[in-house]
Amino acid sequence: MPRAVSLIGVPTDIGAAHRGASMGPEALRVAQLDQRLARMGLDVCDRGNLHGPFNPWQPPQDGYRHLEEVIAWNRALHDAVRAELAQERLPIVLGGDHSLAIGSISAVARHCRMHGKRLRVLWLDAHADANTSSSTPSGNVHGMPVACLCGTGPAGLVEIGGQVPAVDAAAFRQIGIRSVDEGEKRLVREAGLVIFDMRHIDEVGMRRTMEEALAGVDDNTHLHVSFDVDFLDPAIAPGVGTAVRGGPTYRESQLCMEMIADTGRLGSLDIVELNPAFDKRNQTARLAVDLVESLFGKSILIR
Ligand SMILES: [Mn+2]
Repeated sequence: MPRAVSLIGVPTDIGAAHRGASMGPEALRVAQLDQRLARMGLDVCDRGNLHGPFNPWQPPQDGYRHLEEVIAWNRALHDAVRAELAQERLPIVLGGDHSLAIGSISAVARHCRMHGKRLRVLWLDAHADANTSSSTPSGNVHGMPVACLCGTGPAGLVEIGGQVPAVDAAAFRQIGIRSVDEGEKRLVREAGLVIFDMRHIDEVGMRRTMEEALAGVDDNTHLHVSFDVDFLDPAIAPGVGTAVRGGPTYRESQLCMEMIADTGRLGSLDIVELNPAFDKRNQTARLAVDLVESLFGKSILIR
């Protein structure tokens, strides 16, 4: 696992249902993400923010809201993530809404192809984010990144990574899911996505869930974590635009992160959908930073 990490701020809510995720990067900086990681001995470089089009807040056209703007942001992010990976630095994307996973993960997948690495994507989220323009109730692209990465979506998004599909659906493990739209249920079944929903976590616990999600990870695996902050129960993480009750508790979330850290294979990270407009005194940003520390190996005792 690289000990050098780069923070990439992507201040946009271009694909979201509510305004405000554009303030996420600053909230994470205010919560001292960079200092906290540096204190753990990591070489941290904050690359500042990417730039892109403003959010025009228009209704959907042909099933998508703000498609051209979403493409512009994701192209910029793809190039930025690729550049960090090429320098053997671990990119941490400070979102921004979850549509940004298209640019981020397509760059990671391209890097893995070039270096013969096997990609595993851990998608921590309340939602499956696997809608298409025909199944989406809203046209918001933050509900579509998994479908786009698996090759279903507009050309301007599915082709960003230089290969279609950018990622084999079999690379995904979705964890914490508790809200799937009606048409989307059929899509995730057809795509063969492996989903550990909240019922699964209720029944077998977070420990066994993570053992299952991480099964098969080996020395040649690049682990990408796409951490949608709405994965967390809204009682502990109110600062999101699309909260769904019944998510993982504080301890379950910590265990999830710690078990990922134990693999030593973390290669890239998105932190998305943090929405300070819904937060209370930045508590959700501070919780996200606590969890990211665990993801990078902070533990209660020497293990
Ligand atoms: Mn999401």
